[in-house]
Amino acid sequence: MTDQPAIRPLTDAERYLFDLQGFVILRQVVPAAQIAAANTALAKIEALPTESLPKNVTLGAPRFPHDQYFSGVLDADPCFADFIDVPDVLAVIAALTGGMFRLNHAYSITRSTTGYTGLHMGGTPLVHQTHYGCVNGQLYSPLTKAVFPLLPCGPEDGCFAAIPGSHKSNFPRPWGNHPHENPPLVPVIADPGDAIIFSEAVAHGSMVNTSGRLRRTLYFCYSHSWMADWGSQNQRFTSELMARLPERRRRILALSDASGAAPAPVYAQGAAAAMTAR
Ligand SMILES: O=C(O)CCC(=O)C(=O)O
Repeated sequence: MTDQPAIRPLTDAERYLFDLQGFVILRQVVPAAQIAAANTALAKIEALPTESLPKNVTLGAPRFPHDQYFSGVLDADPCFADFIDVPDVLAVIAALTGGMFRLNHAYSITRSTTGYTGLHMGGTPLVHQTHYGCVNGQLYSPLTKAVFPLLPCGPEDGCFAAIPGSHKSNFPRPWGNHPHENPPLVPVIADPGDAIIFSEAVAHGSMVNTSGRLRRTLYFCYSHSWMADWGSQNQRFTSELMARLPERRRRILALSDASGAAPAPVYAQGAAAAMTAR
């Protein structure tokens, strides 16, 4: 893929922290103008009645005034496409997949008052699509999310939260799914412009919003390039969306087996280059 921009290798600190915790925070990797555009676009969608949502935008969960989950945000406004290929985010994703990744789906959550995301996932029981591993210093996470906070968000605002290290846990989590029931849960505090990259294998959810302040967050989920929507929503990138994206972004969304071809690295560098040089 010679026309793709260069992608940097992981730093030692990123590798160490991702392996140790199951997540890493990349500081200030998204420009302020991109964050502002996303806030404006989402505020417009949040104000629409459900029947007037943009074409192909669907509800990922029942909708309440204080809790709105929009799937298919890439179809909602062109500004969201700038989150597809944030270079520092792709550097981590490429290292976790041998370069053979795709954007699997993208969504947003806007929440206030008592909202929270219940805890889910963890190293055990095994979920085949998301199992985390590390072999001879090479990380492996076939399903990895980038969380982009669009507004300042602390623990009392219900920020993203995870149990560090639980992506490697050999035992099921012995507590319920409410954040308050899980003593080792930690808030993962990030600002607009930052990206939290986490393995879907880590036990994660959010803190409880007790401040009543608005929390607005984007989620871009990357998988192996041959994995169709892994979730229950059967999401597909629409042909309209694909048609308006430049080739370099279309390639990141493409399902690699659609043409019957063997998967190839999206970014042929580092671990990916080594894997294909046979
Ligand atoms: O940020 C949150 O509220 C948690 C989101 C989450 O659990 C997920 O996207 O899988």
